[in-house]
Amino acid sequence: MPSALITGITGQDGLYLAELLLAKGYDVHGLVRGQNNPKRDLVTDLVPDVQLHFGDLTDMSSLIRALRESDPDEVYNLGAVSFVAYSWENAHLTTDVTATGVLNLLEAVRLHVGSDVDRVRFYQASSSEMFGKVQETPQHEGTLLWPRSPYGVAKVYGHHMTINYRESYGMHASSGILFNHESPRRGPEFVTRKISQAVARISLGLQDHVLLGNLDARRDWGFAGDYVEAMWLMLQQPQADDYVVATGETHSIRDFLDLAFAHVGIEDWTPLVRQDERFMRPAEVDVLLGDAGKARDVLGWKPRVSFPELVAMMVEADLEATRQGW
Ligand code: NAP
Ligand code: G4F
Repeated sequence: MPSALITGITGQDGLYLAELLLAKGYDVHGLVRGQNNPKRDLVTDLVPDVQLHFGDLTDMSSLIRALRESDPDEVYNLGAVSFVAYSWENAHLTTDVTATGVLNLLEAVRLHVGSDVDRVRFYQASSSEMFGKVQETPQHEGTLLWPRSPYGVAKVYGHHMTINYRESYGMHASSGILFNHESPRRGPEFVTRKISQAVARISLGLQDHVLLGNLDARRDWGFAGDYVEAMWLMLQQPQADDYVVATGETHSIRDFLDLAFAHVGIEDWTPLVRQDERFMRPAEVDVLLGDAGKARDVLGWKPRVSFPELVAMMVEADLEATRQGW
């Protein structure tokens, strides 16, 4: 039975990846931080077969211990301070977790495998946020990186450190440059889920408006359940490599609002959305659009869920959750 260790198991992608690997017959282990992490219960409810280990990306000895306890064939590093807006307020913490944390885990894996470098395959969760002030469109694996946030800078560090461990030690270390991916499990701090929750509450008469920031930013949004398959496929290749994972479509926040409100029968949302300076960023990533041609050609990967289907899925899930009082 193959085995895998997932950091960031309590997050959106960690949960989908755990479900995918369990369905494939893996022995799945997850790293959970904190002495009483409230999201631990979410993992034990949704994926009870996952074995949990205490650990933190900033604490290398905890990573070494988790590797010893789980002895995985595959390590997926999904743990991060992942909210871009928060990264300006907490730049050092973001660097410790999202940048140095990658080095800690790579180094822990290197120590764990010793001279048997083929023993563990490694996946790093890189991000389209690394393209930042984009230097070409669409963005592909060779596009110059120009990060625009402490989070983006931290991800560039983790990305290059992953490549460096592959080139220096021959580790099977791959990096997935994933564009934004969403789902009903998306954290409520991110714009898509903030909108789907607000639309559900407004349509049920529980809220009268929503405060947002820049409505003109554009993102290449896909479904998280599709994207975790690409992660797994990367680690099944004979050679480690880097891959962009994206839909090849870009939409604005306004487009998301149009579809989300239309789903509950509201055509004109302008009176229900207010712009608030507090949600504007010191530096914005204006437009992201990915070219996932390499992932399609080499991995045979393509997205299954369309943008309208994704919006409908998220609003429906929040309508149900709001009605049930979850
Ligand atoms: P998420 O829902 O925010 O999950 C982040 C995970 O990181 C959580 O499980 C969190 O644990 C964990 N974490 C935070 N600090 C940690 C620490 N010090 N040590 C260990 N774990 C820690 O993020 P996601 O959307 O699933 O994304 C997964 C990964 O992909 C992240 O690295 C993210 O940066 C990257 N990524 C995401 C997207 C996207 O659109 N979703 C796109 C590109 C790349 P707690 O629950 O304890 O906080
Ligand atoms: O949903 P967001 O917070 O996601 P963002 O910044 O694109 O980052 C996400 O995707 C990255 C991949 O490119 C990941 F690496 C990262 O971990 C994370 O998952 O913001 C999307 C856009 C931004 O342009 C933001 O300015 O929405 C705009 N926006 C407008 N109003 C807002 C809001 N974003 C948030 N979170 N909240 C608002 O009220």
